[in-house]
Amino acid sequence: MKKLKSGGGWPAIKYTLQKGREVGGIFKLWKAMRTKNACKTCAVGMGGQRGGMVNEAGTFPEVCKKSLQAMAADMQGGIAPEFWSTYSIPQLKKLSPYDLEHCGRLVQPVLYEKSSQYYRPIGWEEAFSRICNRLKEIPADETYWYFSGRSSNEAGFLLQLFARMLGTNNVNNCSYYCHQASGVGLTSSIGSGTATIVLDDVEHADLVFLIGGNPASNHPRIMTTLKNIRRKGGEVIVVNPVVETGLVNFKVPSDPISLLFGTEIASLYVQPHIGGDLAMLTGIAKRIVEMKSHDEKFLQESCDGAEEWLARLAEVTWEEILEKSGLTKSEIDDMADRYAKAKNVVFSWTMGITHHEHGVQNVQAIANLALLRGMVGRPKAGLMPIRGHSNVQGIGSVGGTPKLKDAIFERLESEYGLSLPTTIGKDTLECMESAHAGEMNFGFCLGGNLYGSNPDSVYAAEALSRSGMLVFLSTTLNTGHAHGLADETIILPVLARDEEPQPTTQESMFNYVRLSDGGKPRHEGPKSEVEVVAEMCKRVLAADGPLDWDSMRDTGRIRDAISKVVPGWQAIKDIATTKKEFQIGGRTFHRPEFNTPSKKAKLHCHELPPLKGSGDELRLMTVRSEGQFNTVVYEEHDLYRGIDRRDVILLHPSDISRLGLSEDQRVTISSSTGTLDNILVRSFEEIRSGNALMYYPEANVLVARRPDPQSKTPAFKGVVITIKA
Ligand SMILES: Nc1nc2c(c(=O)[nH]1)N[C@H]1C(S)=C(S)[C@@H](COP(=O)(O)OP(=O)(O)OC[C@H]3O[C@@H](n4cnc5c(=O)[nH]c(N)nc54)[C@H](O)[C@@H]3O)O[C@H]1N2
Ligand SMILES: Nc1nc2c(c(=O)[nH]1)N[C@H]1C(S)=C(S)[C@@H](COP(=O)(O)OP(=O)(O)OC[C@H]3O[C@@H](n4cnc5c(=O)[nH]c(N)nc54)[C@H](O)[C@@H]3O)O[C@H]1N2
Ligand SMILES: [Mo]
Repeated sequence: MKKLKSGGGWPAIKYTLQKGREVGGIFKLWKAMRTKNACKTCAVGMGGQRGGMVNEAGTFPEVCKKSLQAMAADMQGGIAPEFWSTYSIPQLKKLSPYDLEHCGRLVQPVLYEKSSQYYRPIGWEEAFSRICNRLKEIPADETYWYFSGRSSNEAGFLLQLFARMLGTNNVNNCSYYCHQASGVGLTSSIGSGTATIVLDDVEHADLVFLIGGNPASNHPRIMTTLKNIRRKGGEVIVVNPVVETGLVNFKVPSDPISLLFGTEIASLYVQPHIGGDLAMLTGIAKRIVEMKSHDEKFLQESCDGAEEWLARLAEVTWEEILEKSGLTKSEIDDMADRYAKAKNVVFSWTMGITHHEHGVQNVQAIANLALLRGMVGRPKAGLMPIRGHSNVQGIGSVGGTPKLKDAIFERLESEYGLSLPTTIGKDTLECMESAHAGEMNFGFCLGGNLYGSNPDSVYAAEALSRSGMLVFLSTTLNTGHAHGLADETIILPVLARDEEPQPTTQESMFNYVRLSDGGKPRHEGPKSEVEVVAEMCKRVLAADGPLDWDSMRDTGRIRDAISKVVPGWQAIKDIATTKKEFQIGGRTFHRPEFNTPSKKAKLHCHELPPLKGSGDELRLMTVRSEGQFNTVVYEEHDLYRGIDRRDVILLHPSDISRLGLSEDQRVTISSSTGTLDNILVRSFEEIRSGNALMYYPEANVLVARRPDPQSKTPAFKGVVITIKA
């Protein structure tokens, strides 16, 4: 497959037209994309009351392939009833993620029972009574509740409340496999777990660090901002073991000049080893202090722990930094020089930073580096984790986490007289481990693909299958509906957010709460997520309690509750009538006053972790291709990396010859966790030698369950492997 020289551009536009044809006309697709609903894919934040394809700076039209794919998927026809008696479970297991997604929309509840090889359609009444009877019979702590990040704040809030009123805190979300390290790391540094800035701040930065992310594929709308910064003479430093085509040059489709000629994105591109970022960040900080380019006054007045940290920087040797980062002294000096010269600096990062056993330390080190020059706590500069799912941040904000924020817990008790459990809730991986040990009797997934997103796929299937009953609220089929089925498994079809009968809300990565109007359902059969959860509340929880569950079918009543109990969310109360979208209070830091008890930021000291792998071992990253959205694969090829298939391992040519391999050879990949056979070797000059790339979710067979002790996130990017011919 020919490798492209830039990201975006005409292929993205051609794709738009093609998707339009698939759903019955470009006009139809355009109309669907323009409704006033929050975009369904990433968390950069698009749509809502400004209308589809408008970003938070008001730019239109911001088109991205993934949002078209997601929309086209929701516009598919319904799965016919005969489907379920035609395809047995073993046959469903053979279907690829692409095939499963393209089976169509789920339109009726289906049930799988262990004695059968098939799902069979059942009515909603039977589904509810099976689920609710089970919940009434079993101890609450034998249940677990997983939230993906596509659902609304209203559904998320109600479901976590339901689980807690049942008596468990086993409530968690896909963040534990995603940005949890950002939340934990940032909270430990500045007392708040999300971006410290708004989109307008980034637009005014003169230097952006882009660390461990591939936004050309995964957050295309951010590329418009990076283009703007470069055009104004600003700089973008990309840190990534892989030279990603779209981060070198990108053709922003909404900008005629960029579309024709392309825009250079990276002004400097450095390629550390996988896992080498902590050493690199420490090195840049050390160099800044050596050059006396740090902000002494800011460190003294606005930070705690400066002395210890500066002492630590003085003590760590250049030898250790260079060896563990894989970079040269001049590369680190170059980054430090550019950082020292810049006036307004934004640090952004994604999974290359969080998917490590030292993910939280990575995030703390980014915060340290920003604080070193006083780049947090003022406009035009700050910290910007680029979040994943379109509402993953909102799900966390409204309580989809094992531990409720103290304020939410207290207000739920005082406002509503509820008494909530105080047991320690399990995170995502802990729930899987309990299920594997046979300690779980019920698992509930509000969207997502818990099987597909898990490390150690073999173990994950075993764990899920030992869960007694599994319930999925889903829009389309995925691998998690075929693998790891429990003795009784029920799939409930739900409406997508632009089909909801009532308005819902979503939160973007810039802490902006957006209102989705909903719309006409495309199929008869699916219910809204809120309605499903409210029905469960009504059937299972006491009728004489302090909350009237029937009224909670009204998303307005749920927003009323959110406004009373979630800090910073008061303005959500009347959002459906005022249509006023809002910035959550207490999250954007334009002054150097932080959410910690001392109001100061905290600097953290770190030991540098050893570089993984030795001898013939390689470090493996498991990443997304351009043609997928998480576990959903839309296209088998990876456009920007020029790779035509997914059963491949990408290696630097020097590693191919060092290991005595050849291009297109079939090999076996092994890690301490598992083995994958029949993988094709592909030569990939763009990757730093000593490192390898494979596609997620297929490569999850190889990923260990050993998580970062602080964020509980597995090291999806730090897998040690060997390759056998
Ligand atoms: N098209 C599309 N968009 C998406 C998604 C999708 O699947 N498809 N998923 C959404 C979600 S939930 C998320 S979380 C985001 C994910 O967005 P990203 O984080 O951009 O996604 P990944 O493919 O996991 O890979 C990240 C990048 O990290 C680099 N990397 C790997 N290891 C390291 C390392 O040790 N250090 C550094 N510095 N870099 C490293 C890889 O080379 C790759 O370029 O995207 C969201 N948007
Ligand atoms: N090896 C490896 N593993 C990883 C990662 C990696 O980089 N490498 N990345 C991790 C990351 S960052 C994440 S976020 C997780 C992803 O984990 P998840 O969020 O669990 O997985 P998705 O694949 O995004 O879930 C897709 C499914 O969501 C359902 N869905 C879509 N829209 C809706 C909706 O509106 N409502 C409901 N109820 N359901 C809907 C559809 O049925 C679809 O099949 O995977 C993680 N796992
Ligand atoms: Mo994610």
